[in-house]
This record gives sequence, C-alpha cells and structure tokens, in this order.
Amino acid sequence: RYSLFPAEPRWPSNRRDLTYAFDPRNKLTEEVKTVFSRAFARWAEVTPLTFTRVESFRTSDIFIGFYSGEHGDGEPFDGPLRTLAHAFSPPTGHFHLDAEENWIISREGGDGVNSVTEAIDLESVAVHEIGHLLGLGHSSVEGSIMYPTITTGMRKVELTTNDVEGVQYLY
Ligand code: TQI
Ligand code: CA
Ligand code: ZN
Ligand code: ZN
Repeated sequence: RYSLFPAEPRWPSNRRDLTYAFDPRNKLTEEVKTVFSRAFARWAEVTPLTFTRVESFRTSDIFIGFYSGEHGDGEPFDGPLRTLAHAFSPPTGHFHLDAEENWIISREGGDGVNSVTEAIDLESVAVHEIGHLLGLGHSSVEGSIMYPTITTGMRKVELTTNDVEGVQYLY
C-alpha cells in the first residue's frame, strides 16, 4: 500500500500548475534536463498537475540541484551510494541529488545492464523523488516506484497502480 506523510501535505488546489528550475551553478546539459522532464511527465499524466520548466531558479515552485556533502539544509550527502537524493514534502519543492553518484541515463527499452560501476539511474531516482515532492511516502508494494529499494544500474520508471492510487488520493 502507498503511504503519505503524517499531516498529508500536498500542493494546494490553487497551485496545480507547478514550475521547476535547475540550480544554474550545476550547468546541466540538455540531456540531463530532459530526463527530469520525462520523470515529471509520468506524474502529470495521472494527475491534474502540470510541470513547466522555467529558467529562473528561486522563483520556481520546485528547485532541483546536484550537491556534495553538506549543502546548507543539515542533511549532508555522503559520497557514492547510500543516500542518493532527497526531496522535501509539499509545498517546499526542494529536490537535491548527491553530485558524487555515478549517475547514468539509461536507454528506453535497454536491457538494464551497463558497465558503469555502481551506476544509479537518474530517471528512476527522479521519478521516486518527485513522488515525495508531491506528498507520497514509501510504499509497501514491491516493484512500485515508491518502494524504498533500488538496484544499482537498474531502470525503474513506470508508475504502478499503487503509485497512481496514492497520488490520485492527494490530487
Ligand atoms: N533518499 C531517501 C528517499 O528518497 C530519503 C528518505 C529516507 C525519505 N526516508 C524517507 C524520504 C522517508 C521521504 C520519506 O527515500 S535515498 C531510493 C529508494 C533514495 C532511495 O537517497 O535513500 C530512491 C533515493 F530507496 F527508493 F530506492 C531514491 Cl529511488
Ligand atoms: Ca551518496
Ligand atoms: Zn539537501
Ligand atoms: Zn524515498
């Protein structure tokens, strides 16, 4: 079953068209940014929410950035593996990723095998963290996006019925 945060925080009904921006200090490539837009699109498809990329970091609703170690919110990253990313519950919008992971972008329809040591699939983590950004906690359903396990190198990006039920309860 899906879970929510205790107070069931969610984006309010007058904020259904959300914007997101990338920390300009990261200088991300268009390829990396596209991975996030694909991840947002998966949640937009099953909710009344829309997600639009904007250039202006700070005035957006959702703030995405890659950081190393302590980065100002008291939840330091820890180098390769263990903590990969964190996202805060609504309506905060902070979505941080550990810059020291071996992030990979895997192909649609790929065989899930790759040669990068301890690779972490960026889109899989993005889809999971966006679930947290929208107010979902962890799910007990194995194989769901919000199930709290990911296998290195593996791509898991399709929302399951249980993920959809959780987000549709909120929105
Ligand atoms: N980061 C944890 C996570 O996103 C942070 C966290 C721990 C958390 N407990 C929480 C967030 C409870 C909200 C509520 O789950 S992580 C996965 C996993 C992580 C973990 O870096 O450990 C993914 C990031 F476990 F699901 F695979 C992404 Cl996909
Ligand atoms: Ca880490
Ligand atoms: Zn952080
Ligand atoms: Zn999680």
